[in-house]
Amino acid sequence: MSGPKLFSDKLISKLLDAKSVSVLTGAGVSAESGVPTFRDPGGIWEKFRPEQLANFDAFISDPDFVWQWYQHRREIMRNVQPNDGHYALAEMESLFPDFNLITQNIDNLHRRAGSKNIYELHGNIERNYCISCRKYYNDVSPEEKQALKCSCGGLVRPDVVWFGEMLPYETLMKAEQCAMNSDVFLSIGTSAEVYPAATLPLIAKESGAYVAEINIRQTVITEDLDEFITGKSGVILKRLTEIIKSELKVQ
Ligand code: BV8
Ligand code: ZN
Repeated sequence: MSGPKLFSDKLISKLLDAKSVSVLTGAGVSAESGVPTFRDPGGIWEKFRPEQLANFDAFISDPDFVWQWYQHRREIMRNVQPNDGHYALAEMESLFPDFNLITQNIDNLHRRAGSKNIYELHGNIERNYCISCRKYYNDVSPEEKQALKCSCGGLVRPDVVWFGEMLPYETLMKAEQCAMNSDVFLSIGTSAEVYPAATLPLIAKESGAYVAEINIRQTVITEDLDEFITGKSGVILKRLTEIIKSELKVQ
């Protein structure tokens, strides 16, 4: 397999010896599908600040405005496809004895690419629930411009974690367990600026995992990790799975 050396032989050997591999993904994994990230130039937040939209008070003070922003993002996500990075991560589930995909993304692209074992730390934009009775409304038509009202009269909100809101407890606990038990942990396409998700690569590092980061630029946690791999996640992950598969065939 020719081509430029994208990552170290050490990462390959660590992956081949790994019993447990866990991955944290952020918006950068969906960038090559055409989904705008949050903090890159031209990212979603550029026009708005998180506190203006992705928080409960903004929703209560103007439900239709926040609802329309999510409808706009649902529209974007319905018109894009998973990219090579999503498909490579879906394939990794069958390459390692224990593989866990932890995502901050709410765009449902990992599921659409075939990943099964997904920890959705920040929820999923395809799900909505009533804030009064928690009844779920999951097949909302994109035409709904007004925030939905539940049969009980309550407001229906997207099933995503807003700033200032707790992450789903079970999911976060399991994600922390995965980080602690991983032999290799990959932090992919995330600026590692949002907590508590950003603690996971550091928990993995402290627990003895080999932690590599895949990103087009360094982040606030890069120097704390074992390896930084520069590049687009779609390109890197596709190549990584090709090498792992050819090594496993050899073994
Ligand atoms: C909580 C769902 C409190 C909604 C999201 C100060 C210090 C520490 C914490 C805080 C603080 N001030 C406030 C907080 C808490 C806050 C927080 O962390 N704020 C940050 C901004 C400082 N956290 C919270 O509020 C969390 N809740 O703490 O609760 C609490 C505690 C106890 C009791 C009660 C309450 C909730 C956080 C969840 C917020 N919800 N999303 C929605 O999406 O609408 S966060 C949002 O940011 C998305 O989920 C997104 O995934 C996430 C993180 O962003 P990234 O995914 O990293 O995306 P970003 O654009 O930043 O980066 C993209 C990266 O990809 C870049 O590095 C880029 O270089 C790279 N890239 C681009 N293209 C590619 C690429 N890489 C590879 N290939 C490419 N092609
Ligand atoms: Zn209700």
